[in-house]
Amino acid sequence: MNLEKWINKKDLEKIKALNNPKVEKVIDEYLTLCSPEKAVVIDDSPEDIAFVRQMAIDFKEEIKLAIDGHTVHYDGYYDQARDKKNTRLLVPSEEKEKYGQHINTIDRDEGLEEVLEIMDGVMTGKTAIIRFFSLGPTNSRFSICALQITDSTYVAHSEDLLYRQGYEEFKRLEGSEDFFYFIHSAGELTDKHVTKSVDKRRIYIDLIENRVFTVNNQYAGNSLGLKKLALRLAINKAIHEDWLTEHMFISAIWPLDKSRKTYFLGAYPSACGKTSTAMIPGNTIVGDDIAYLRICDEGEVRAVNIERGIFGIIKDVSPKNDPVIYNSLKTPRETIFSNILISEGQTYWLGMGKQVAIPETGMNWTSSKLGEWTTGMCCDEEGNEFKYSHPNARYTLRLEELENVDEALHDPNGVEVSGIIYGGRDSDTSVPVYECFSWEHGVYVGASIESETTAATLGKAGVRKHQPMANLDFIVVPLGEYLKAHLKFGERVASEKLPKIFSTNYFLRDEKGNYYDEILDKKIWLIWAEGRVQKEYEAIETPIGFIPKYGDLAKLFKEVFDIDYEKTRYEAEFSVRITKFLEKIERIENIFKNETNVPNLFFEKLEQQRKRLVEAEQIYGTDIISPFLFQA
Ligand code: SPV
Ligand code: MN
Repeated sequence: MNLEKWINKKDLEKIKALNNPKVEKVIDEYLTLCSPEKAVVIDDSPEDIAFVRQMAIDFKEEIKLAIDGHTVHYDGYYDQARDKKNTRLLVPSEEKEKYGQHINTIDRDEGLEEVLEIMDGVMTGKTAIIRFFSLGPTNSRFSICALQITDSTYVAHSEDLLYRQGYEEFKRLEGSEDFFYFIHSAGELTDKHVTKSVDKRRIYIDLIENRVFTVNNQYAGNSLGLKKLALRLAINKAIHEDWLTEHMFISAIWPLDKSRKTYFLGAYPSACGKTSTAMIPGNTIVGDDIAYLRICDEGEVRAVNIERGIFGIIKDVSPKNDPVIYNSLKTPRETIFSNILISEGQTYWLGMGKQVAIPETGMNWTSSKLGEWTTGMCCDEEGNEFKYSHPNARYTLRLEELENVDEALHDPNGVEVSGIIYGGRDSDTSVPVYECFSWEHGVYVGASIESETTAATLGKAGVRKHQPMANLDFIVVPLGEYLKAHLKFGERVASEKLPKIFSTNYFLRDEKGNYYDEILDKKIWLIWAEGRVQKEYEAIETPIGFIPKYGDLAKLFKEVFDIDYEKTRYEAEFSVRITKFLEKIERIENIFKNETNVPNLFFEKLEQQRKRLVEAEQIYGTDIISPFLFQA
């Protein structure tokens, strides 16, 4: 081992102090492969962390803005979202079949050879940054240690905002090999500091070694080891250890009188209102993206946020729609903006509200390729004028700094989960909110989430996609096994402690294509769900599940927004659309019947759902059944 070649004496001491042969081996192996000019080792000290922050500016991956602590980072023009095509699971060739149609795999030997070749010498002339993090609160049985090696100062800085420091956690490992590791390189950069060779972008996940290689990218969903790459490794680890890793927020919902709070998890595909649901004014937030769930001593479900920050979509964050985030984005604090418009140090994004005039020129997500942006600039691949800010532009900040952070953010025991919400993006089928009949029915409902595609992944927007548990992009075990794990998990929870499961849909539209809901109406659906958990509301039984009574919603709309929730709107929103639901069931059935080892119980739940719908149609003699009919 020859770590002195890259690492100075003081930093080398930091590695030695961990007393972990595998850590040393990994660092040696990948510095040798990637060949940086030097490497720095960052521990949990404020000086080291400040050093990374400064590096991001010195290396020009971030630029300072007018407000103190604010910086902007740009990802390359072709690197504005997760790259699904080039994100692959490395699988031994004999196992390929079992992964089904939804998991993007590559033969392990072939994939390793390819990615290691791309990474050979990829850090030449650069500085490698070695960092240690904890996925989850420190000193917690939930958490996993993670080692990151990257040549991107932006990646290292973002991870500092988003994850808990873990250098001391690595000491607590006492030499154990039980940690994840991530090797990242942004690859050669252009003079605008973005990745040059996007054609050689690869993100390869290796479950056998609990490691991920990611190269020639900067966008956080592709580059940050701890975000969606660790999510994949953790899904696999959890399934083998009988707990769950989910793409879920954790939020405490408070009723109007603030007499209590109830913790909910929520799974929503990208750009379906997940962060804004977690951020509803009046509630408090533990996390907005990824949760680890375990069954604890009293037979209850508890969850931790594996992150400590938010990498949120900035589009539509306005004083009206997202007041909490909007205010925090206008306040001096450490914040990284990405892929928005900058002019004279000020920040501009899509949907920030009418109170701001957008400048005619500036620097934005197209500038690394096309220079200064100006109004009317043409064109993207489809011939559309460039938007001044990318629809998937983001902000990165620490949760602790928000006024609505929940006090349990860092609790090593997590929070007790009483409700789980599954949300999709569906313009014509489901109602705004309903409660499932049981945990098993909830697993069926979660597995049937569908969403129209959005700008958060590369490719065409607006196509309806199946998104089981909003987790499909990250599931690295066969889908059947994943469902089985969910069902089994529910069986092990004490029956009186089983979380109630809800479905939400904020995107239902009328015949003219207008949304029924205002953006903040979700607050009402959530308060209702919280009330159901606390046995406050009666509900109406329908073939799809329990829906709210008109009177309860009308009262809530009045109290919260001082508006009259019309009976006609309730009827339009909460009618059960039989044919639409039956069509959806068929789509879901077709998907799962082509997967291996899907539990029978799942198909039973699907069949029961179909039967209830068909029977209701016969009873009521209509295809669209008004909620008032069920009530009668
Ligand atoms: C998501 O798309 O689900 C995100 C952002 O949370 S990303 O980092 O791209 O995954
Ligand atoms: Mn996410």
